[in-house]
Amino acid sequence: MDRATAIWEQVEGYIRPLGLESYPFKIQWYNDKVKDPFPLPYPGDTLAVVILSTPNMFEKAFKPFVAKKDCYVRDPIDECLLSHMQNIKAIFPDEDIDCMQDFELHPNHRPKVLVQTAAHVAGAARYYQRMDVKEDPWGKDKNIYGVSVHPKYGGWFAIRAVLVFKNILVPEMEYKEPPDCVPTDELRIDLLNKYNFHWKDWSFRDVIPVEDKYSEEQKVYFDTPPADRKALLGLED
Ligand code: GSH
Repeated sequence: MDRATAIWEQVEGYIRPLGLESYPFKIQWYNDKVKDPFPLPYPGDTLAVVILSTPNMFEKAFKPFVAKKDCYVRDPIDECLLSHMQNIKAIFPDEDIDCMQDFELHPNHRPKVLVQTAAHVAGAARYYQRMDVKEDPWGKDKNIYGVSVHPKYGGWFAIRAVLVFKNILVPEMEYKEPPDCVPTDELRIDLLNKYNFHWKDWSFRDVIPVEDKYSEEQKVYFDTPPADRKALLGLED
């Protein structure tokens, strides 16, 4: 087994029981898709891994993380994911690993990594954008955001981080297209309309049949503004 596969299997071994998934990709595939200034400053053959959370993350990783805290933390979801990314780094003491989480910004407020593109080129979840629709029904002044769809979980997942293994080169890695689970113009327009204009009703997440989705408890949690979530977690200030 090559080093990259061995690394990925170790990452998977750690994160799967936590309701997380990982998918490897080559930096070049990402850099070919993003415009300036988003390309990442690593050689094209460098190994990167994108980390997703599935509906199980809430029970398997988040609740145990909160249970260990005795007081409220400001960003419990982000900190839970950060602590697991740190644990992954600790599995590989000899590797030089950069971690970028979904919410991390440069000082000029630009995101460090476009996680939807990363998940797309890793074959994890297809990123549907306006340009994927042939008969565009929206006016040219309208801004339409793209959205990722996971083949098993539809929109019931989130993209949490990208890890870059700076000393691992994977020239032989083969590109795998993400599954095209929303294949027609009609379905894509429906998806983008739901995501852009009705995102609060969760309906964009159900545009394809899914294996699992967020529990009612998890929906209530994410529906509650972060400042009011403390009460749901039963934690003191
Ligand atoms: N920063 C806060 C925390 O760390 O607790 C809020 C985190 C948060 O609510 N993130 C959203 C999320 O995870 C935005 S990515 N939503 C799940 C989803 O949209 O599937």
